[in-house]
Amino acid sequence: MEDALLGKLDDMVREKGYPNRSEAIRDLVRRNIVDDEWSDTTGEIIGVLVIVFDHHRRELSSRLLKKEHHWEGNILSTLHLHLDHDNCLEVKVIRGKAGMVKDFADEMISMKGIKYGRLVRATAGGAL
Ligand code: NI
Repeated sequence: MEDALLGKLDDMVREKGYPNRSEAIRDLVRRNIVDDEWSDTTGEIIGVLVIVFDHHRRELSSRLLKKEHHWEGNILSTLHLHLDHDNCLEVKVIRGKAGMVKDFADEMISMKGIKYGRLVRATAGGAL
């Protein structure tokens, strides 16, 4: 692990009060596994996808749009904020089969030029 990342891990250990790095890493791994497991559930879910990107990045905006138009799930709503001269924040509320929503979010988040991306699952009972 590079020094910068290790430094951030140590900050996290301190701030959240973990007894040591191992416990923090265990927690992160567990959380990641839970994040992946929900995509196996059948039935429809609502997802909230947050992405931050530089709209100057060549053709990124149109690549994002194209992907949205071709997706078979439902994009219920999109909120677009121009954060500053370069950066845009988008929040998309999407509905579809759990696996589809996860795949769509993964494809959006992994696009070149996306600076930050996160998918949150929402149910009537709150976030899963
Ligand atoms: Ni914008």
